[in-house]
Amino acid sequence: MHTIHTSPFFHTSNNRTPQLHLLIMSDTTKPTYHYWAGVASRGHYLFYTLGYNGKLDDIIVKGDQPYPGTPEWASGEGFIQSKMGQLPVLTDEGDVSIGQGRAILNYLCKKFSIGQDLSLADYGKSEELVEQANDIHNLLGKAHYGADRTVSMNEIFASGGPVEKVLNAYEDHVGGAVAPGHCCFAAALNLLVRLEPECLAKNPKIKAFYDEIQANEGIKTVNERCPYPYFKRNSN
Ligand SMILES: N[C@@H](CCC(=O)N[C@@H](CS)C(=O)NCC(=O)O)C(=O)O
Repeated sequence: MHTIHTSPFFHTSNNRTPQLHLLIMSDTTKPTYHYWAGVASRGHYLFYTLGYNGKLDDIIVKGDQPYPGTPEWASGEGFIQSKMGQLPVLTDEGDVSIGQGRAILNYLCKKFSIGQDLSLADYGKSEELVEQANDIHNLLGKAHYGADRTVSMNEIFASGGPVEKVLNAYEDHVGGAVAPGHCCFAAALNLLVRLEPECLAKNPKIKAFYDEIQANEGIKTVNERCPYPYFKRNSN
């Protein structure tokens, strides 16, 4: 779709009839996020942050890349990869082409003015939550690719295990205004809940925080658009 922007500038040189200058801009000037569509995985942190802040449709998602492990992916042809041969990648006007999910999150938060007016203390809390979400992602990745996935997933969700440790550690630290870090942390919680639906039951404050985020319309849209869990609970 094209939007026609009229310029108030009329060209009058050489005594010619004034001409209305038209500048034609396209929706393709939106930033484009290159990542597999429909999968709740690394993109979830960005989507939760944009969704909660009503910016989900301010980017284009290009999600039809081949999957790693296929010859098409190995060829690297016909789609974009990061400098490290990975996804996600964000492309934007001005020759912007950046990899690293965290860099893309920061770039779009800056571009869309999300969380830019936080106090220094709240900024610190938000950053901590972003990193904690990343640690949860790495924990899930390690268990997912463990020698016996069922065993390693059982271990992380076990009583006294690493998931319980994180939830207990943050039980008193998810309050206040919802900053980008809160959105990323809620996205990580969503990945946990998809694997173990009752995993928040012993942490009432985190559960209440999670439910509040889930009630947001933008977050509901993200979940609808990403129905497939990347991480699996069992080996088969
Ligand atoms: N540090 C990078 C890691 C990106 C990453 O691991 N991407 C995975 C998919 S989630 C990938 O492209 N895997 C395919 C490959 O490495 O060949 C980030 O945070 O964006």
